[in-house]
Amino acid sequence: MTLTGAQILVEELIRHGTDTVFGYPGGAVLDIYDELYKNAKRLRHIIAAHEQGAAHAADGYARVSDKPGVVIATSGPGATNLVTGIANAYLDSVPLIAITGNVAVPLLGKDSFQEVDVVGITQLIVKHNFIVREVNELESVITEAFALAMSGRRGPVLIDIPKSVQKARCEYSGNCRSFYAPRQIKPELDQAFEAIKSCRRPYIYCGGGVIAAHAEKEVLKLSERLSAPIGLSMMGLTAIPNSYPLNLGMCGMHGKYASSVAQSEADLMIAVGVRFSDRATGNLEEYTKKCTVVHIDIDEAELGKNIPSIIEVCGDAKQILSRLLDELPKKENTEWTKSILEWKKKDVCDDLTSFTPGNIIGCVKEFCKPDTVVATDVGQHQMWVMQYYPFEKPRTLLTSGGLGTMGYGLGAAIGGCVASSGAETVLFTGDGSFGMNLNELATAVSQRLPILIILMNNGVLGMVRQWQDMFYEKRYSSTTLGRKTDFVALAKAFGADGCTVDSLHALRGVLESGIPHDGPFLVECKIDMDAKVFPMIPPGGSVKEIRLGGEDR
Ligand SMILES: Cc1ncc(C[n+]2csc(CCOP(=O)(O)OP(=O)(O)O)c2C)c(N)n1
Repeated sequence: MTLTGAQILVEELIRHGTDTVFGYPGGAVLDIYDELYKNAKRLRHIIAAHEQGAAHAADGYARVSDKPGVVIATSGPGATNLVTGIANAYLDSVPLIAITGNVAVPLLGKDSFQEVDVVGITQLIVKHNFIVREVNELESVITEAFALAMSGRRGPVLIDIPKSVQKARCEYSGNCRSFYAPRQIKPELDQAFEAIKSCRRPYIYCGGGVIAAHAEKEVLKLSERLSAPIGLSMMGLTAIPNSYPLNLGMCGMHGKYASSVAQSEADLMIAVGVRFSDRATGNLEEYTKKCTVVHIDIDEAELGKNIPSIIEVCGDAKQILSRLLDELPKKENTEWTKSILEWKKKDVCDDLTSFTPGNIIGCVKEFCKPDTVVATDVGQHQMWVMQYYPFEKPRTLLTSGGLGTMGYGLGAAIGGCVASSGAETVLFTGDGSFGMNLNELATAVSQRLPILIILMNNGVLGMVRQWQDMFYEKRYSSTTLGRKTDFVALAKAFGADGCTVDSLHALRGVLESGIPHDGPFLVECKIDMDAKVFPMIPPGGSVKEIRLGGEDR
């Protein structure tokens, strides 16, 4: 069967299980959009307000659905608008297929209208990228792209398709197979067994790699077998139910007290699918001073990269943990678990009545189901969600972990909402972050997505201000926004609805009356500009310097 490049693209996306794509049209993708129009019943296209929003939506869709997200943009500015979204997916190991149009092959490299070398620009933020110069390469390139995005450590892959290739015709097989064969790794486990058998204070540290590998149950079993507490990185936060007694929550700079203290007192850390970001480790020497580290990761390059891992185990986390579980005897560490439960008490908040960020999050949670998808932007509100939202199920948190992208949240919430078949979705955002990409309200309205937006409005760029407060002697350079934006009126202007609240009672009242099921609803919560995120371990510091707020400030 002979098809055009644009037709091949649509057929291949469907063949690889894609049901929804996010994007924005333009001259260099007109042929693709023409095919999307003809195939609207087979492949849903959601037009975003901006290509960055489309990329974040595809990212959010991927995190919830466990399938690659697909985003389409035109050449030039369309392609460059994708860059932040691609980098965001790269740092968080999210499978993303970014498709860009480009000028016709004879015009490439001539500074043609809306031409950029997007393959060059994205080189360092993708797992792989392709420019397709011959239409007969397209089918196999798309097949490889899907295989690459999902295999090993997941990530974004870009396919640049010049306009002439979209128009050209060739034979289409519809059954192309990937040549990509991930390297077979035989994990060495002997040393890990020995270390685990002889330890007395084990600590399991798990990250996003646990969720990608579907190894959540194995981590829980390992914890039960060893009586080992579990600390989580931000990307791993939903791997273990919050209600599990040995779940200590997030560790690191703004992690829970118990999680960071237990890590520092452990004699063995079993780290699974984590990359030891500086925000998680702080002072590297102090971090591993007392413990042996067994580092399990699918990406060989991560082993020994950030900390000199003592015992490196490369491979699939689920398989490795299953093998460990086959042989490890049950261990009781009564003294250790007793201390853990004592430390955990320090993380409990007594004041449950004031209009604080923690109580706002707790109140919203009362109206959410265990599988409600929660997205965040970046800043203090993000850290408060990590600390106070009791996640129970994997794939329910959409947050920008590695890149820390303000403006990620609304796009991601749109993608997450679509992936969960339009189920109610919550976005926690800050006034700075929301201001960056709030144009995506238009998308959420036109797609009738029930996204509850909790805007924590402190009138400042809170997280940066907190650093200025603590480390720059309160010189608040450019962090007091002084804007007069009426967020509720703005939501209404976009065709959504909203209201402002300044007490828990009022918030509860709004949530009880029910938010609309056919569109976004914004609740602006006016909070104190001096509210801080504690605990905090200062950058580059260790748990010895942990600040708990209140009188120790
Ligand atoms: C695109 C982008 N620009 C700048 C920053 C630096 N930054 C990190 S947090 C933050 C403040 C965020 O303010 P807001 O969204 O209002 O949230 P808050 O901290 O007040 O909760 C800034 C400016 C960033 N992370 N991303």
